[in-house]
Amino acid sequence: MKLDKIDIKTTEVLEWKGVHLFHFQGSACSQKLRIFLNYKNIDWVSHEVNLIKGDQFSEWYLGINPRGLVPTLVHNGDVHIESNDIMTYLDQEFPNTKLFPTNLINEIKKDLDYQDSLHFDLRRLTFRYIVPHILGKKDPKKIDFKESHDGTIQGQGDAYKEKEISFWKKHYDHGITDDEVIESGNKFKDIYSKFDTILKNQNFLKGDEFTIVDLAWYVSTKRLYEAGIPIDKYKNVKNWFDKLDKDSNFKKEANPIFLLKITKVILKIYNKLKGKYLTDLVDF
Ligand SMILES: N[C@@H](CCC(=O)N[C@@H](CS)C(=O)NCC(=O)O)C(=O)O
Repeated sequence: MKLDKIDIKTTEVLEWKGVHLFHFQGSACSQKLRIFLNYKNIDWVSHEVNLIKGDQFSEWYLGINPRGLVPTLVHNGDVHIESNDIMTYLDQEFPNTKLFPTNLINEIKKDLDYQDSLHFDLRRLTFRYIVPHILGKKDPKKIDFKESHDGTIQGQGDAYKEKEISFWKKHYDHGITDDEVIESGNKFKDIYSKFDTILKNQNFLKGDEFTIVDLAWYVSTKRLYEAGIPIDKYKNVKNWFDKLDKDSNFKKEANPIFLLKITKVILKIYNKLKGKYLTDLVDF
């Protein structure tokens, strides 16, 4: 989604040339973008937005992404938000090694919208099984600042921001509940069962060619595997995943930050002892 000039309060970026990506190492949506840019051999300038330190709440950053989310793209002075929209835009601008095949474009857009609609489910499992509450909860003062910040998207107020704020307020109060884990876990259970059937007869999710849908689901699958979804149970999904995960260009961008490798093990032991591990709550 391209922002209108009126939405952009950090106006210095209007002068920037080239491809600039605002991203964070551990963010799944940023990982998608980095793999995409590297895969397509696009030269890009990296700007880290440290989500743990709270860079996403600064006046400067909210001035180019009123939702306070990563990633954000600045391309020759234009500002684009929403990872899937950014990749759709860049695939047209840089048509080498196309990841959005023209004959599948509508189907692919629907698949990406669906994948994006599951972002809060992915986030629930991440913040229950990988990022401990103490590290993941957001400072209420910063959330209030984001809430009161009157940024617009294409000249309009933004309903998505409310969804974000409500997630983080609930998370601050009670973390991620068992019911939320069960609801989100079951969605992924159905998805991986379907994918397993699809991948029985073809190499990739949209046929025998690798597309953006594989890239997007590779990143989500990597995260969900870390969170405890037993991907090994879905043999065809596991083969598809392993093939992609062997590629160091994919792996290096999707690797979790070191601290989270440790917290994941601690949370695994803690939840296992309580009988609340993902596979205890959802019957995969
Ligand atoms: N639909 C958005 C979702 C972006 C999103 O939620 N990004 C997360 C990181 S994966 C974020 O910036 N979170 C902000 C925070 O943790 O405060 C997209 O695809 O770009």
